[in-house]
Amino acid sequence: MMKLKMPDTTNPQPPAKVPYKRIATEEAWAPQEMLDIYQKILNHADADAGFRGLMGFYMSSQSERARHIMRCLTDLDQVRLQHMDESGVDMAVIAVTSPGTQIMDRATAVSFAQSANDQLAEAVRRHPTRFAGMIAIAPHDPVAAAKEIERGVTKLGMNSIIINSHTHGEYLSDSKFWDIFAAAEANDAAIYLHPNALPPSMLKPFQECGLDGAIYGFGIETGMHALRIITAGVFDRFPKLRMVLGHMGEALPFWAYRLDYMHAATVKSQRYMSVKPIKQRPSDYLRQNFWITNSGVAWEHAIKFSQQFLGVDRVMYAMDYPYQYAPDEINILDAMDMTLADKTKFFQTNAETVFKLR
Ligand code: 1DF
Ligand code: MN
Repeated sequence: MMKLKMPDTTNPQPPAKVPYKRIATEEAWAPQEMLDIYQKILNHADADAGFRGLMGFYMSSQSERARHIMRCLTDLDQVRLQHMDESGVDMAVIAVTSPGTQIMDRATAVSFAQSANDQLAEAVRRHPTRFAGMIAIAPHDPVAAAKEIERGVTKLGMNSIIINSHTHGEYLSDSKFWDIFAAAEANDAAIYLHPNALPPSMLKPFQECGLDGAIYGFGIETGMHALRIITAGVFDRFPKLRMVLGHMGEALPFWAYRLDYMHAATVKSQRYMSVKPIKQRPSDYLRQNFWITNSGVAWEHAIKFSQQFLGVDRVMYAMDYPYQYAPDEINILDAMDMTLADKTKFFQTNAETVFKLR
């Protein structure tokens, strides 16, 4: 039997003309205002260690990668558009980069979220055919967050919400956050649950071997967050709530079989007070309430498996610019052995539907 191949990314070619639009859906942005707030946080010796390891690194390292990323992150005009042109990305769905508001204190987070949304909406007005935006919120103030979701949708024309996983170690499975879900559902705005740096309780065994970041830790923590939301019964309470996960659904499609078996067994044995019955299997919620993007994974086999599990309407393209600005990945994805109809869903129409881009 033939082994699955890893794609060759060492031979960059200009993007081909294709009969679909390429819409990248997990593209990061850092306003200077946010970097100034970050710097103040980092000036304190007791700043969160995961945050220091992540944004503290990018903001201070003289490495080529860090300097390139900082230059790209802060731009919403020429640099970004040039990179999009060079890589064949027609449109970018942009969100404040992780952790965004979620490393800030509550009051700073609330006011920064509003400012960020105004700035992003302005950039979308400058480049309406190239950019769309996600609404930033301060999860640590669920009432303010709900209001900002409504303002973002009705006043700023943005139809999705960025949440960078945990907020100071707290998870959205806690019902104190559920005003956010109610507002997202009422405004029909999808929540993109994106990774954050690992919280202190998880950091050590990952960081001491360099596995805390996008290589692995991000996916573990964000996948767990999504599972906490599912098993807490959020989708029984908010059945129309739509969520998006990056990085191939943080590997949850691959886990689905075991999740279903063990969740049912755990409920039945009453092993944990916290694990209560939910109406459906974990995999059912993954297929009904979640969409995923391939951010960071330009691998046909993983994409096809996810399409087979979730359906071709639920898997979308993302580049994860500028953290994985790898133009040749577009050529690899263009070349996937997939019908034009399914490839058009992957690159274009699923994103248009989920983020309401038309
Ligand atoms: C990294 C990756 C950083 C992703 C990110 O935000 C991020 C990284 C600070 O490589 O350090 O969003 N990512 O989504 O994979
Ligand atoms: Mn990302």
